[in-house]
Amino acid sequence: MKIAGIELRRIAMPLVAPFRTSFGTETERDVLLVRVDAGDAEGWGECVAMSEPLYSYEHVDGAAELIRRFLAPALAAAPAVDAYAVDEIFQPYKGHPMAKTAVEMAVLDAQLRIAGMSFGGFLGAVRDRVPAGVSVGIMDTVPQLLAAVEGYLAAGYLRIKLKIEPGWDLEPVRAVRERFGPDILLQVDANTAYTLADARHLARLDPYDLLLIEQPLPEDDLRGHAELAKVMRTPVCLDESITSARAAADAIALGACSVVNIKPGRVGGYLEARRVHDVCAANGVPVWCGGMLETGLGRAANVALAALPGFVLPGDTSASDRYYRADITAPFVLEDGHVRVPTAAGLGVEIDTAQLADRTTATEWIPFS
Ligand code: OSB
Ligand code: MG
Repeated sequence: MKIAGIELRRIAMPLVAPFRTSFGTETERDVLLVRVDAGDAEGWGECVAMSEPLYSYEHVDGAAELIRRFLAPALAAAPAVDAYAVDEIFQPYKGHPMAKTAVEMAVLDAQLRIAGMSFGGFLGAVRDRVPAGVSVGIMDTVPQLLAAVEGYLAAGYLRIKLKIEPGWDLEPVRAVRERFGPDILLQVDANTAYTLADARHLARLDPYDLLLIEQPLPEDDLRGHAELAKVMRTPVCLDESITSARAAADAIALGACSVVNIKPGRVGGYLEARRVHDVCAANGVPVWCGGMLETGLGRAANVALAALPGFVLPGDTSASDRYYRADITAPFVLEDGHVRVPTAAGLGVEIDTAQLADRTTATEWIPFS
């Protein structure tokens, strides 16, 4: 496939409600989109970096700069590319998995549209719909949290994930368990807010029968997670720490996790995400698909990935209206607590050009010759 150039497009997507985590509060998603022009087809990619480097070291301006200055010129110099070639071409540039993923995703979309194959078909999806969980932010009060969880359960979400931090952990978990009973699937996500010194405290979550605790300790503290896993009955799941298939293999070997959250943007692409899935499957480690408040574009790709056989837990693959009043694609909706895997070629979703134009704050065309 020969690429004529790529467009960087910045869009501003107001969230339906503020989303608070242990690292900050998001009210509007600042998204960098990548469009590759491959002549016979175009392809779209979504960069999941956030405006500030609070979840990981990447941020939107930095991702745009990396693409503009290094990734696009490297691609322009290649005679022909597909998604596999893209990964090889980007390999010498250290880090920046989210920037790389956005370009890889756009190239893969274009390539699959030309081939008439869906993302799910390409990745190895074995389901036509995937169970949807929902990630519930930190609230000011417990009654507010209970009202939010009640709404999501009424909508049909099959699993609730509570964001936690020191001072907002035992109490909200206890309240949600008491109010909604032992049968709801419940888990928590700390986004690195604790240290190993909190191990005894975190073990007090054990009586609440959580599916898992996600990333309690810092990204580089694999040994700490392994120690924590010895004193907690609740399974430890890693998000931030899993930066590649090799990192997943290491974490599993060290006993640092017994569940893995897979986010393509965090591991450098959909091809690497599939390798993480494969490594986990080979080790009998269940995985689920994380989310980064994606638009319909990133959501389409994530839902396809979540349809692979090792994704045995509901993901943060919520319906579009959990995030946005109006998305830039046709909305993903909940059917029986599930989200349908697109089957049309490429991402299998079309851009709503009027919505996209409305939300656009900047565009930049990078010609390849
Ligand atoms: O840690 O999983 C996370 C959102 C932004 C950054 C990090 C995380 C999240 C979420 C929301 O939990 C997942 C989603 O619904 O997209
Ligand atoms: Mg997380």
